[in-house]
Amino acid sequence: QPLLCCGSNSEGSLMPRPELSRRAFLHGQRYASSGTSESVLSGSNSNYVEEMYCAWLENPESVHKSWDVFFRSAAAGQAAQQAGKGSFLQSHGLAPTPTTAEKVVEDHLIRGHHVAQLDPLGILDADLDSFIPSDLITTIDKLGFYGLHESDLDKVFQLPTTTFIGGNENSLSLREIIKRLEHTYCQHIGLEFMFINDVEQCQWIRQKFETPGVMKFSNDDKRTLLARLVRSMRFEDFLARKWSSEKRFGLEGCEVMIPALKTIIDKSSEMGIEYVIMGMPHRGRLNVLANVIRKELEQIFCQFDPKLEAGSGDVKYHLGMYHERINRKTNKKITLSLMANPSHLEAVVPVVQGKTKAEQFYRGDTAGKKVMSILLHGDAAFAGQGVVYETFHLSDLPSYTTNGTIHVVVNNQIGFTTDPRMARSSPYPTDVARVVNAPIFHVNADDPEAVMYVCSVAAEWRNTFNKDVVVDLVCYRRRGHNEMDEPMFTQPLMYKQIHKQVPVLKKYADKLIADGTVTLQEFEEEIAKYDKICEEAYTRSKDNKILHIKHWLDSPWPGFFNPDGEPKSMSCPPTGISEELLTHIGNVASSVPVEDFKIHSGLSRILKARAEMTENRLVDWALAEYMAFGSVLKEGIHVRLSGQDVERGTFSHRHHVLHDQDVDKRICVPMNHLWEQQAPYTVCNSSLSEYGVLGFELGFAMASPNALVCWEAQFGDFHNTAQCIIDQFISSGQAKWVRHNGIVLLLPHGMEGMGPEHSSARPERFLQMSNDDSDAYPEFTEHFEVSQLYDCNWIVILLPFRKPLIVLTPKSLLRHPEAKSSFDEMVSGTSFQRVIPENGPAAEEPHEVKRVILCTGKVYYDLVKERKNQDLEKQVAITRLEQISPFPFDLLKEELEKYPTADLVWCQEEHKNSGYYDYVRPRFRTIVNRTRPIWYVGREPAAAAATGNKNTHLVSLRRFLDTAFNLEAFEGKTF
Ligand SMILES: Cc1ncc(C[n+]2csc(CCOP(=O)(O)OP(=O)(O)O)c2C)c(N)n1
Ligand SMILES: *[C@@H]1O[C@H](CO)[C@@H](O)[C@H](O)[C@H]1NC(C)=O
Ligand SMILES: [Mg+2]
Repeated sequence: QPLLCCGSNSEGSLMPRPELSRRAFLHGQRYASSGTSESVLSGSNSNYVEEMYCAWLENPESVHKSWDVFFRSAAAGQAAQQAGKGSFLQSHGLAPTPTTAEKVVEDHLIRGHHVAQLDPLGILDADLDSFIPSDLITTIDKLGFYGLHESDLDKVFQLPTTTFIGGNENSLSLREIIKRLEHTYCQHIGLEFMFINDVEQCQWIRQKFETPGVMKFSNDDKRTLLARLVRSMRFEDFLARKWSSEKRFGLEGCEVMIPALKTIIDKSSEMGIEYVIMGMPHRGRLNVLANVIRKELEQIFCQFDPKLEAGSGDVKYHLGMYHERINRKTNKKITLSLMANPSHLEAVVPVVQGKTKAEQFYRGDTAGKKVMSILLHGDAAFAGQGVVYETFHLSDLPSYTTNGTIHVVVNNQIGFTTDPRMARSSPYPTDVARVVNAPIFHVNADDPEAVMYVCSVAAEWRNTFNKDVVVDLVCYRRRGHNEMDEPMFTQPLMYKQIHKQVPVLKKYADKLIADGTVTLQEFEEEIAKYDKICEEAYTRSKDNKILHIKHWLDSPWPGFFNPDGEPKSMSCPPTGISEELLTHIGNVASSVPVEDFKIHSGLSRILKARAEMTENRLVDWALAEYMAFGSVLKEGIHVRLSGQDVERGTFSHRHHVLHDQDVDKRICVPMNHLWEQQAPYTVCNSSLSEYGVLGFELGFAMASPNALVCWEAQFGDFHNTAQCIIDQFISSGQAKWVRHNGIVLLLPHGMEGMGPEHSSARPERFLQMSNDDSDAYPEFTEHFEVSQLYDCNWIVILLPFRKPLIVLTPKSLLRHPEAKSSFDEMVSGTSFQRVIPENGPAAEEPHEVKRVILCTGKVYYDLVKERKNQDLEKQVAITRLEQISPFPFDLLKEELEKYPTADLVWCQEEHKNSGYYDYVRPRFRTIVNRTRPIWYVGREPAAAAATGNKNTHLVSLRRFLDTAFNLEAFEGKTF
């Protein structure tokens, strides 16, 4: 029903302003607040709205559709505020009226950052848009837009209670209001936070920035800041002088990053943080090592010595570092760690988060008050790499949160040679952080005090709300991408400006000298002092004795290795456990250990089946996993299993978390009810990410050797979206960074006619990256099987060292009646069998055997069944490889020699160009010294990993089983 009497309010001329964009108009009309005390502000716009309203009342189709929708929803009593047309309605009694001052304030809050002077070069807009929002009164001439006149500037307005710009004042002149708002929101700091849904958090930020005088620095603070800038700048200068033709990815143009990080660390230490874990890319990394972590300079300088490269296997700006020291500002102990990282930008981001979570977990720091992470990003990589987004989505999940991370973006407005206008579609490089409601503080990196203030607020934010926050250092890159690169090829105008740019150190020193905070002499002494420190360290760096890779570890495992970094022993303790323990774990696995807990009837059946298996001393995969985890927990080793839907298990076989059917969120994890004294078991469904989550778990596994950290893929196929973590960290991490890691990858694998993407975990790719030599027959030493594991790059628990383990796990075998093991294979004295030899009739008369089929995994069950059908149990032996890499040369040699007259067949269900064939063939050939062929039986090569057609699947299975048992199949053929 109409709520407005048309025309009753229209004074002055009706001036529709079709030349205004709709957006501008809509903003404009929000100021039209006739009927309030500030009638001075009721300009022509409100008349225009009224006119629209009248027109709409007469004929809704005569106005633009958006107005139609708007008036209709307004008439229906909806909150008009959201529609952006609040004032008009408010003035007509539909919603509360914001005052003029409130409007002016609000528009600065929301859009002030668009006009803030963030770019030190003054050429690009940080948000890639030169548009100035029409409602921001940034210049006097904009006043007219609101129907205001210059004379109105001195009228005094009541301030809204939500703002802090008044200090102790309740009202200010419009001139002063605008001045203070511009000071807070439109100068060297651009604040983006009004998208945060929590009013308390928004008000907190407003108070930190709006309160008059908050940004005052003491002389001491200014001098510290200057000294830190001196170090940052002179460090780069020193490297440039000594190694003018070396790449170092210098920080020039963003020297302020060093004092920025130090401010964050000082402030966090003051608030109780004891351990800071950092991840960062190439830019300024050596400087961070030198001036933030405070790695001894000689250790850094000797990295430029070509002799060391061989030792570390990686370039100097990738190595990790760990350092305990006393924070000068707070006099408290602080540990700083910078994680080793590959070239792959942002790949280290989830790894840092995982390691941080683990350090918090093992310290019982459940609120993140002692351990925190700081992540540095380049502008191009932060916007472009999806793993950043994946990691943000872990930030608020209970088993993955680190209770807030401080992100610092070195936003030099370029990525290698690419202009940000071609490198991202979002206004800012930081927009990805908005998905988690993190406040984003953009700041002009040429204003060191503004940067320090922002960093200190960011640290307080993290401590107060335990949520992520982003500091965007808008800066420039003085040189090319690296020191050898010519930037003028591609960014001529930008670099013309950069060449004119006065370095921030000089600008800031001049300022402090001018205002008397320091003298020129003091400044020059500070420089001379640091240069001398560098020179002395340079001399010490020539001493070869300090060249040792053990100085470059990001998390030492104290007590785990000998002082020389080698494992304490090379033998492996037996892994069997007592019958009693097996039975106990089996019983807990088949029970609901809390009272009044109603589980699903289907689950009751599963638990009953487990009880029967335990009773019969025969366990399937799921129960065996239970026993493995349980027995490790008993020994005080934390077990963590993470991945998509791992709590129940993709194939509904695991059920480690029971859900009460009547009470929301009431759960029970029987694995945590095994013993009074046991290590905790963490099992957690992850977000739907592989790259982010696998990186996270890898980081978690870095914190302690005494943990079993497993990541399970939903199907093995999906691990390839995390390929970068596998290639760059898991496969090669130890070789590059002397970092052991015991992560376990569980990858469901098997050709079951489920289509190209639910079949293969691509074992061939893991095998191809395995570093054992196919052509060299190894020397069998004592503890051969353990030392072989030590020498290889991956394979686990209970070993005197740590290696990643890749396990291809079953799908249909989870329920295959034959795929069960007896307790006898797990009790005390037993251990893992790398090879399971033939042990049926064929083994009894080996000279009668015509063929040995070697295989691994699920195909075994197809082969055994077929052998029985064809009544070939005496003629054909079937031997299984349980460990494929490193290759069990010793056991297989025995097995092959046992059947000297048989032909040798490798059988796999995978296609010929996948699976294991290419890996095992040359190794078998090495065992038999190339005297016997190894025939292939399996599916032919294919581009897709598997077929989705059930019939095709079965036909090809039939075909290769026929070949496998056709004892004439290879007669007369050449190998
Ligand atoms: C995942 C990945 N892709 C490509 C590269 C090659 N690369 C190295 S540095 C760089 C530009 C990075 O730009 P930015 O993130 O803005 O950092 P800046 O060098 O400007 O500090 C690129 C594309 C890489 N290292 N990692
Ligand atoms: C830290 O994260 C945990 C896990 O989500 C949460 O329970 C806790 O409340 C958080 N602490 C703070 C102070 O936010
Ligand atoms: Mg950049």
